[in-house]
Amino acid sequence: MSLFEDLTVVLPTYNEGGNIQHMLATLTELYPGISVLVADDNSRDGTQQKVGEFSATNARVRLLNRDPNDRGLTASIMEGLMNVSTPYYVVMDADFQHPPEYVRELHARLKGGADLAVGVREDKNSLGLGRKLASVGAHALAAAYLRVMRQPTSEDTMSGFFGGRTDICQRTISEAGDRFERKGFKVLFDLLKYLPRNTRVEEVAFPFSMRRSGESKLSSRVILSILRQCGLAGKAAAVAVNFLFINMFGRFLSALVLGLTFTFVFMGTLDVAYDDHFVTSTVLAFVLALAYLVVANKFMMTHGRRDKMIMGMKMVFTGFSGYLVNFYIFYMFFSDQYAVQTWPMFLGFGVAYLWNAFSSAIPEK
Ligand SMILES: Nc1nc2c(ncn2[C@@H]2O[C@H](COP(=O)(O)OP(=O)(O)O)[C@@H](O)[C@H]2O)c(=O)[nH]1
Ligand SMILES: [Mg+2]
Repeated sequence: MSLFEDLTVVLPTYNEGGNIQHMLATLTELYPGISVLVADDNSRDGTQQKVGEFSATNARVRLLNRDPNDRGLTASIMEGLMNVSTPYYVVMDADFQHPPEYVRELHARLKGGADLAVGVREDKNSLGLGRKLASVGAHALAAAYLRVMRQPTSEDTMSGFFGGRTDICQRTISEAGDRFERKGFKVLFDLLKYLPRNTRVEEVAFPFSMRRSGESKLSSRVILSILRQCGLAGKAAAVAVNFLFINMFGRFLSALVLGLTFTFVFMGTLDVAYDDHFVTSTVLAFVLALAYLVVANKFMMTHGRRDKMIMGMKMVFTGFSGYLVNFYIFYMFFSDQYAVQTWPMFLGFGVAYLWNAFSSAIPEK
């Protein structure tokens, strides 16, 4: 019997045409007897054909053709895990961010008696600053949740590189799989939430490198799905984050309330004289200019950093000048006196502007 006949690697893929054959060749060369299950989400770049070519010559490599209506990283991995028929499994990315050489170590831990072996990312320098911060925050949240629930935990609850005993894992998915976040990205967190309390977890540190080919499919939106994984309070927080940071109307409303409150509180402390027309003009100008900003944020943003800066500058300019024009038109329409201190209002608008810029940090898709 070859050394790795008791192990299946589950590889979730979406458009990994540039990596998949190299990954399959590496795994089957390094680990004689190993089985590989590719859980592909109907990639459109020929990933499936490439797996097909490979499995034609190697019966231990199988492609799971997934239901196109059930897309999702977690859903794919769950389906992969339920199809494993060896005593042990390892889940890993197909883009070489999880070094194939470390499968050996995870496997050794499982043979040594661990129920779950988690690959802990040693340096996350290949993640951008935003992703790194999100990752630290998400892990802190998940670890706290697991501790409160007195569930097994890990140094890296957000890791996508882990292995385990198939029987325990399949039992957990059969019993609690309907409570997993199927469209989520962090299946390890879901597993930890529902694995038996006495699960023996071991950890293996590994260097987390750059993906070899293609692009990441994850964005800062992942924070939403992680929140949804954290019980009822987490689900409520996800609704709030979605409203304040993603929903256009929510962003508009929160910027409006913030900016107007700031303006009038500031005017109150300054004791400046203003009349009803001023109030009406200010509110109307805010509504119009902010609506413009929120819409501009959605449709004018492009992706490159340079482009973003230029677009940002255009938006500052057009946003502020739009506000100015609106304000004066409304004010002239309603009032015949000009001696107003407009700067609290400008600062107030600045606050709303900054909030709008900040709150659009999470992409809509
Ligand atoms: N089946 C499936 N695989 C996915 C999906 N999104 C990403 N993947 C795969 O999951 C692994 C990790 O995804 P990646 O985009 O590299 O995420 P990152 O490493 O966190 O930036 C890769 O092997 C992807 O091909 C998905 O929606 N469905
Ligand atoms: Mg990756």
